[in-house]
Amino acid sequence: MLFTLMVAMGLFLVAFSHATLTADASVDKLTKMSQLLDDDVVAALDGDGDGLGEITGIDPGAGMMNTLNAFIDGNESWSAKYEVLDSSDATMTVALDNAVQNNDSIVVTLWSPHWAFNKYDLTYLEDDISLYGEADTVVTLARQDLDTDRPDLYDLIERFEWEHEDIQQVMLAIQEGTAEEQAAQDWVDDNTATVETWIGDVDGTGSDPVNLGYVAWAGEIASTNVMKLVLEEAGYDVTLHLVAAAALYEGLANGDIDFTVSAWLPLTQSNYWEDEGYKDQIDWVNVNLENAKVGLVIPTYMAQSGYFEPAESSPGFILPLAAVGLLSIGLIRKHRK
Ligand code: PBE
Repeated sequence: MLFTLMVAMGLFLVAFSHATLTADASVDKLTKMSQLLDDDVVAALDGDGDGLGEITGIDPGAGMMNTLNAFIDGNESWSAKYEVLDSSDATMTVALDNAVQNNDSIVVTLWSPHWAFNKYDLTYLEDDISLYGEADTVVTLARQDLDTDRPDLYDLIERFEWEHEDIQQVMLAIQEGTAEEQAAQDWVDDNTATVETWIGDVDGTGSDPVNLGYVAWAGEIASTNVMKLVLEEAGYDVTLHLVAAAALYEGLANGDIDFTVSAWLPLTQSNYWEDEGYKDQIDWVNVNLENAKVGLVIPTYMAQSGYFEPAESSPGFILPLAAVGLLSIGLIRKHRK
């Protein structure tokens, strides 16, 4: 009798602990980066069925991609569970849009300012793995010697700085279908006083064309188109150079590009600035936007409690429970006799 009772208790404990462990293995609310390692989260993010979860990235030259790839390659626990997909700002946002339409799971590399935060309900995963760190700034960089051989131009670009709501207005208009140049023109028309303070008494009429470099990220398209119009208003001819990030730094270093308003420093593009040594070959002009941020971002519905259900309870959990049930019934009957 006592023996049967002990066996029953033992089985019950096995079943109970198994059930508890199974439930604990799943994330209740996905809020921080470290939780991406949970197996249920990995499975939900494994769109191509190869056993690895996917993080939808952008162009491989972006600083934030460099940081993410280095982190995953350098951490076996992550490389065993995740792959980073290369794409572009434009392609990543199409993937994000598709996921949101279908309530699907997705993790993207995203940053602020970006129009996607106005269009979708999105959440930054808390950076509890020290992936990206603190807020960054957007910086104007020039080729060395621009300050001495084109001082007027240099003075003008050194005065350029604006706020999130400014860049956001231009970005959103472009995203909603306004042509890039028109969206920039509308902002310039709405902000003539600001533009005048940047231009001052600079007159570039008749001087050499200005080579302005940028990368095809939404905010950089917006800021560069505004800068182009401002320079034209000051009398300059402007040639835009749409290039990959690596070519932007190289062009500034070798003088093919006069300046850019598209650098994210000191953090995001430290792979170029510090690691590749461009800080010794390029002139840091001015911070043109404060409080820029990069991160891993999910649609907010993925952060709701219970979004990640544990995999269906295994038979290993049902069987002991059934055994306990049967035994208990047996015990009760025996007792009553
Ligand atoms: N970004 C957008 C860039 C800078 C601007 C954050 C994707 C990057 O280098 O990561």
